[in-house]
Amino acid sequence: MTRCGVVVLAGRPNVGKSTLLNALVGEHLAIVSPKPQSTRLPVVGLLTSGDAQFIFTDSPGLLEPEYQLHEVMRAAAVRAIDDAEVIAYLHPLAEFPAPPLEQVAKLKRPPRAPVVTVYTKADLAPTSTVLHQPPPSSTVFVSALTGAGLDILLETLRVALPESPFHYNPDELATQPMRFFAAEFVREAAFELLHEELPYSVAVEIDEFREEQSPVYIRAVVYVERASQKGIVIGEGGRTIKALGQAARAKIEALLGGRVFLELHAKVLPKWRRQQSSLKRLGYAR
Ligand SMILES: Nc1nc2c(ncn2[C@@H]2O[C@H](COP(=O)(O)OP(=O)(O)O)[C@@H](O)[C@H]2O)c(=O)[nH]1
Ligand SMILES: [Mg+2]
Repeated sequence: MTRCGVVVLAGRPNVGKSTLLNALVGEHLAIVSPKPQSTRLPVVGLLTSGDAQFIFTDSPGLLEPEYQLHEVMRAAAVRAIDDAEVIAYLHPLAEFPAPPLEQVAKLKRPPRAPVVTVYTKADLAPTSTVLHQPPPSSTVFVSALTGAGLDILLETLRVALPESPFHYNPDELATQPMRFFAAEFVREAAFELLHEELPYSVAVEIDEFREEQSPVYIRAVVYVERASQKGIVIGEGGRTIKALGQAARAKIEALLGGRVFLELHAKVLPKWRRQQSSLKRLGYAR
């Protein structure tokens, strides 16, 4: 009998959830940034290996909500934990030991699904952090950067998966449409190229996506919250928005495996992070 199920990658912001998803799937699907709270929506990555199919779900970091966007991000993370067959609870090894997941996620009762505690960024932890006694069977140490521990992690998760037929074709890596990834990669470029708090004010909407032509034509709107931010995103003589477009295009082309023409426009959507109607329109809220 095969095994198949949803494995949620959960934990505080910046613990390495998105990086681990990409390392496990072997494809850059989820955006990664040294800045916390870059993931706003769950990203799904598939891995089929032998008799097991893992449906990995990267989730937004479990944080203290400061405004409406944070509240919908937190709700999405808690929902992903509720819906999972297995919970991979990530915490940096350098900050051993991990507080209980119930506390971090503020769950009212212990989660239904089995929890595997995954200590991340093992390459950064001083060797003295390594435990003096063998860890419990549901604890794994990994480094997404070096790949250390990933095989043990997969084996630990595999035995926790329910017996089930595969939900997806074994060749598939993703379940979300290409236009979702296109918008995410523009956001990832914004996290790389824009300074300080500005990336947090950026949202991206795909206006047009013509996949049947070559190069694939994509037109996207880069929303910010204020006119002054729009000026910064465009930059002198359009320099910044051009650089954003180039960086995002390279990421989209890598996933799509073909050429892309990407057109970006900057627009102001006042205080979108604090407005339910804007959050809905941007796909962040239900
Ligand atoms: N050295 C090291 N850095 C890592 C590792 N995993 C993630 N990072 C870095 O930690 C930061 C946050 O990673 P990210 O995956 O975006 O965290 P998330 O917020 O939990 O999704 C990024 O700068 C990553 O490059 C790792 O295994 N080793
Ligand atoms: Mg992330």
